[in-house]
Amino acid sequence: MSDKKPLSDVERIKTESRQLRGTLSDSLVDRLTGAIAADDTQLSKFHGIYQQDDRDLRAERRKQMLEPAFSFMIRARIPGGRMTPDQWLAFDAIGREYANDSVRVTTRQAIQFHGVIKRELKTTMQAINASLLDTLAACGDVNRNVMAPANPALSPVHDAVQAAAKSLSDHLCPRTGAYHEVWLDGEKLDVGGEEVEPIYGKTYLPRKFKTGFVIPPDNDVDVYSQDLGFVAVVEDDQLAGFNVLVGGGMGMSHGEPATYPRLASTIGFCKPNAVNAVAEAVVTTQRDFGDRTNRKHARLKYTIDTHGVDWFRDQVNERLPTPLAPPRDVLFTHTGDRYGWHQSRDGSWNHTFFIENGRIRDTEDRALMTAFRTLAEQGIGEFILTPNQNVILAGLTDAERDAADALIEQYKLGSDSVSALRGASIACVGFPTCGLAMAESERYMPELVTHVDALLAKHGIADVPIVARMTGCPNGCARPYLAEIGLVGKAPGRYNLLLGAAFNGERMNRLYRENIDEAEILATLDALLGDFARERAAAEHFGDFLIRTGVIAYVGASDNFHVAAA
Ligand code: SRM
Ligand code: SF4
Repeated sequence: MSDKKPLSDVERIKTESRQLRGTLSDSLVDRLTGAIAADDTQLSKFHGIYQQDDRDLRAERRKQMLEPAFSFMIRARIPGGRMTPDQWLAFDAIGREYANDSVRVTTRQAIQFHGVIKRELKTTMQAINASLLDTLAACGDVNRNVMAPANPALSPVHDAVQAAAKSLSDHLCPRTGAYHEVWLDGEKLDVGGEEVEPIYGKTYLPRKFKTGFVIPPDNDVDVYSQDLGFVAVVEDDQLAGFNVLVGGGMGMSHGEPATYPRLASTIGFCKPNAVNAVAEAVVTTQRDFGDRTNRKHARLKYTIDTHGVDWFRDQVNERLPTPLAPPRDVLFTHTGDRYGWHQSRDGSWNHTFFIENGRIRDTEDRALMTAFRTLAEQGIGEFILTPNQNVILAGLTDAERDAADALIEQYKLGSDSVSALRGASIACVGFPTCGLAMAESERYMPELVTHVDALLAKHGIADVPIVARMTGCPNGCARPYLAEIGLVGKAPGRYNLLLGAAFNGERMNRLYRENIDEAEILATLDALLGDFARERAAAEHFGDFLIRTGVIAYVGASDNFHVAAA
């Protein structure tokens, strides 16, 4: 008997899928259910689509012997988060017509639609395609949406880095014709095993793969959390090249110490024109050596920890015409967005809008979706989605700025009243759509921030920015392990509290209190924030203070993430 472990079932589904076709076309026309076939739920992810059901309605539907209230989440692929005003208008219309009257900016600079029902899936996909954006590879075991620095005001090399991100996104995009066939009524190819995926091969990657570009000193894309990171090195206002980082990742499971978040390791430096080749070398190494037997051990971070960073660098270098050079020194100062108006180096203006947890919809208090539609109708500038779930309107002339200002005033879009904590907080989607949520996240974080703001005011430190992030489960979609205050859902109303990450995204936090409710969270933070207010060194950040005073033991790389905090 062979002692070789069997491949995970998703490997079978990919192998049999005829390059991601599966039976998706049949599933879509099956009127007996609002769901798609089980195997197709895995394949649809590669097309940017997740089958979900409304978890608020689950128990009631079960009682009534009805199938769950199935609907679909669709995630677009928007490299660097850049959209034209016309694309914004198209997405706004899709959100109102086919989704749940909202659009959701994600932590990877994309947009998600929730609540699309099966019979409208194809029309929705066609509407997205008509906007000249698509959803191919927004999810699935492939390279996902490539992230790039959002704030155009800060660097002379912003456009060059955005261009590199777009080029890499195209380079790593699957070549299958399945997307056109299934969603766009494209010509059916005879794929009797003939269609070639030049980079991925027949079974794609062992697991999802994420790439981000960043320009120091801003670390807005949280480059240490990416499977593959490119850190721009700028010399004499020119892009000299990139430090190459590999093996970052946030996902873990409660109670399974073999799973852990990990910071990416720096393996070298490459010239700007080598980016696509380097990425291909990293991706194909992961394709060939990643663990295809256990999806909880399949991310690049585990491949690297299994074989070692030096081994991995050697593998990458063997696949390159020129090996990586030694990395250059870089310095990061923060991970957040800068709200309000800023002038770019070319003289144009950009405005960063605070969007609480990325959700754009009209409510009784605020017509946020209408406001952004009205801004887009001006046809000015471009929209940039940020990794902190916010939106920037960029590239405006002085006159356009005045026009935008009038709308900002009319719709109360300014962020003056947003507290320092709220402005530096993000939360994942969680309930009711996420099938993996254990606790509320997007729907609860605003309320918790209000309570923590009251504590900060009480201690006289309301203006000190603290990075706070919440997720409804340990998968880490809001990168909570890189937050100074991280809250990770355990059960309804209960969270793990993690503390001590760096303000600039270079050090993870660690578990401080497990499975606590709101009262315990606030009592714990009250005491620590009080100490911070009294004993803080000049300009010291909360995470650094907790490390300096020994409340949290220093966490370096992943190998000691699960070691007790203090
Ligand atoms: Fe995520 C799964 C939402 C960014 C790690 N993520 C999910 C799913 C699709 C749940 C599922 O598998 O059924 C969530 C859909 C919820 C919903 O109803 O919309 C979901 N992830 C999100 C988004 C929308 C969170 C947000 O509030 O913005 C983000 C979409 C980004 C995008 O546009 O592509 C999102 N997810 C992330 C990030 C952050 C990042 O990439 O910078 C992470 C941590 C980084 C990483 O990948 O290590 C992340 N998501 C996960 C994981 C854990 C992966 C792992 O290695 O263990 C899962 C679960 C899985 O893959 O099995 C997951
Ligand atoms: Fe869902 Fe968990 Fe991701 Fe939140 S962190 S969106 S609960 S998978």
